[in-house]
Amino acid sequence: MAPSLWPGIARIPHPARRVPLLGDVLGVSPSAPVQDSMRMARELGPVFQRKVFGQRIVFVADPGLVAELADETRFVKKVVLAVERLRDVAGDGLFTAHSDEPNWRLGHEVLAAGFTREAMVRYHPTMVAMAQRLTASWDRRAAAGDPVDVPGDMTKLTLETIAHTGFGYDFGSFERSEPHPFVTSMVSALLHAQDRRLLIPGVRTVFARAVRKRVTGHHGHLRSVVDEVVRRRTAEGDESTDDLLGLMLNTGRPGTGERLDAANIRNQVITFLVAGHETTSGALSFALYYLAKHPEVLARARQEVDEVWGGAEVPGYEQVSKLRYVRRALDEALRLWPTAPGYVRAARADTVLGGRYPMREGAWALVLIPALHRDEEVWGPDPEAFDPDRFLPERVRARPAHTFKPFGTGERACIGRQFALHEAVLVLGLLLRRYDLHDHADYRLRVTERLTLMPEGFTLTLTRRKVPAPAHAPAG
Ligand code: MNH
Repeated sequence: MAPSLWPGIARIPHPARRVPLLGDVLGVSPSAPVQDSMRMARELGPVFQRKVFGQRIVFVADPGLVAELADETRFVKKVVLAVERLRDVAGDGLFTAHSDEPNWRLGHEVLAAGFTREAMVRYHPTMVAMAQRLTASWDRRAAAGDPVDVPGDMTKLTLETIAHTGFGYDFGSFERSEPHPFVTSMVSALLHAQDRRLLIPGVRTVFARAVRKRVTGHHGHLRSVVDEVVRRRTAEGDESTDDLLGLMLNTGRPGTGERLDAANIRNQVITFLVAGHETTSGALSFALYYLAKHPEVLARARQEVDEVWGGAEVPGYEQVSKLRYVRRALDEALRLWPTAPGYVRAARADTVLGGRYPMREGAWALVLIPALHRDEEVWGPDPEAFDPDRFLPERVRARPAHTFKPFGTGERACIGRQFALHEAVLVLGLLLRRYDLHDHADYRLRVTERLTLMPEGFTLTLTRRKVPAPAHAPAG
């Protein structure tokens, strides 16, 4: 960003060793930009700047400033950095659309019907069915005494869930020993978008061209999967409107009927297949990590599941919403490792952030969510401690607004929030009720970054638990 956009930028601290041309790159690891930035926030404070290959980025993790940045009259989401590079594959889909692009609001209004409470109630049986594919696969592992690959299997589960509920499509993930090629291509595309070497001025074009050639294949594969998903549906002459694809193909903007065009529908399908599973998979994996490491939390969560679900073979929609403690454990995992770790806010007009930092129209800052979530004024002296009771209703009410932001902010906040929370709480409930989790490898948390955060190499062994007897014997 041009320094003139932040007239007072010289007053914002930056890492001590700054290299001419390249910037603040000493001692940092190119594959872990978020964890590097978290470390810098600890050293430099909750407002700091990094200069990465000539590009200045202002990071904000101060709760007061984050609350200001949430003011929609002064600030707006800006598509820059990795999200901008994702436009190569997701174009004007909801996540990568510019805030002033007409297709953002059109897409948002057409797809909103896919995220109402009624829609979640409709998706619930499918979510249960996908979770049962997971437990069928984990039952076999448990019987054989084999470890399960937690992040790998959470990715299979969440991909099948969004594919089935949103698009009526089956990736066959649980029938495969390797991830579906869609996942491999998606991870390559995300890693590519995160690659900071693409920020080097001048090198940009030459280097980007060489790299782009490599990723073009992956982007092409993603698009071909999407075209197949749409082709299946249209070939069936299906007029339904009860999932995301049906809404996009067979409905328009409420009131005017304005339709999404074919290119935008393709972008939305890629967007939802990726955004709809990658972050939820990470959230489930981190939650299982903390549960496995905190037997007292796990015992409380499981007791709640047994009480609320009783002998029901599968839970109803409401029985998932009633798992308040499981939900608090999930929130606490998302506090420590918000799996979409940042969002960017730009000034709508010249302004002064926090009465201290002048910003010209268009100047932007990146909210570093994991650092915000560790602010000691808000979270107390031991922010690293895993404690679901931080999310007791009275403690949530006692905290200022905008201190817990795993789903972003404002109009451009996550449209899939309720979807993700329902799916994750349901799955955690089913797993806690069914298995004892064994941390057989004494796992040490390693967080891998591919725009999203994910625990790496996390395996568990399982034993089947005696589930409370059904209140009503299931028929057959
Ligand atoms: Mn989701 C936007 C986090 C699950 C679809 N999501 C965002 C943003 C965050 C986020 C943060 C805002 C990014 C920004 O301001 O640039 N999302 C999450 C997390 C989970 C998650 C932590 C799971 C946990 N997201 C989901 C699911 C879906 C989804 C599930 C779809 C079914 N998210 C989106 C879309 C957007 C988004 C689409 C873009 C919304 C918009 O800009 O209109």
